[in-house]
Amino acid sequence: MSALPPATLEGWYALHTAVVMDWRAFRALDASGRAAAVREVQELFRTQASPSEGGWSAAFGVVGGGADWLFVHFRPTLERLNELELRLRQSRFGELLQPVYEYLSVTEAGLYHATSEVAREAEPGSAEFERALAARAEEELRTPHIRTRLYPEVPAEMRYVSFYPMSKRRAPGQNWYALGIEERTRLMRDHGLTGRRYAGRIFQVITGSIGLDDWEWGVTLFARDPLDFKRIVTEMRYDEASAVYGEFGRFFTGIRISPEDWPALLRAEDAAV
Ligand code: 76R
Repeated sequence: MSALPPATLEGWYALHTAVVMDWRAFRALDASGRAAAVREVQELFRTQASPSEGGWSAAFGVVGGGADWLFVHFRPTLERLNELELRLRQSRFGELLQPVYEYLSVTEAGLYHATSEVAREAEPGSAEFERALAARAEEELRTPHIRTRLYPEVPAEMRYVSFYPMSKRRAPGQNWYALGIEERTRLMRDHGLTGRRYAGRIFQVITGSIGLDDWEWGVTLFARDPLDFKRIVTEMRYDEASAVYGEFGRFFTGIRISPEDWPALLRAEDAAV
């Protein structure tokens, strides 16, 4: 019998796009062309910071990482994400950009604890199990803790971002997906305990991407001190869930860009609006 997956709750879809800028093409524009490009990017991130349909968009300057900017978008549907993606690409500013890394995922809360508990009371797969688990998921959905995970709002003073995709290993003797639900629940509880020691310093957004993109999760961390990224990721490497089962993709580290920062970043003060 296959191992029992944890029930999950999903919220906003997420698109992370790291891009490089064609600086030569930007500099080749005349002053009014540069002004128009700057105005467009400012306007886009100003209006999309909290769109009426829900979600948000933010831009970050990437330090190293082979990219200039990282755009992070959360939206209630794939359609809205896609519209936004196209709008950005079709803008004058977007014409100067080349994606180097894109990642599609959806905010996710894995209900390990609830799934384990329900599995102790009812046979997994039975109607009773499904009913009890759906009821627990309903309850969880109403808690502020889970709502924050599904509809994350980043504390304004956390200006730094760290984004990377990761997966859980499937190797002989090290297969996360073959572990029993009780064991995975224990490992995730330990993981959560480490995480909670960073409460107020790190804000994590976990997005699930199984079936959507190359890795299994996107990890987006926000902090007021970039060294807290190094501290938490180091500490977690020693937690069994990461030490034995974690596999990591490319890391991007960035600094939040406010709409009014663009002219100075682009050295286009003459284009300021
Ligand atoms: O208590 C809870 O409800 C949340 C417990 C919790 C879960 C289920 C939690 C807490 N995380 C969960 C899921 Mn997390 N997290 C990471 C990384 O670099 C590494 O080694 C791992 C990258 C960090 C830094 C981090 C931080 N977490 C997940 C998942 C999904 C796995 C699955 O479902 O199998 C991944 C991939 C993942 C990875 N985690 C926390 C944190 C922090 C700071 C917390 C505590 C914050 C909080 O309580 O909300």
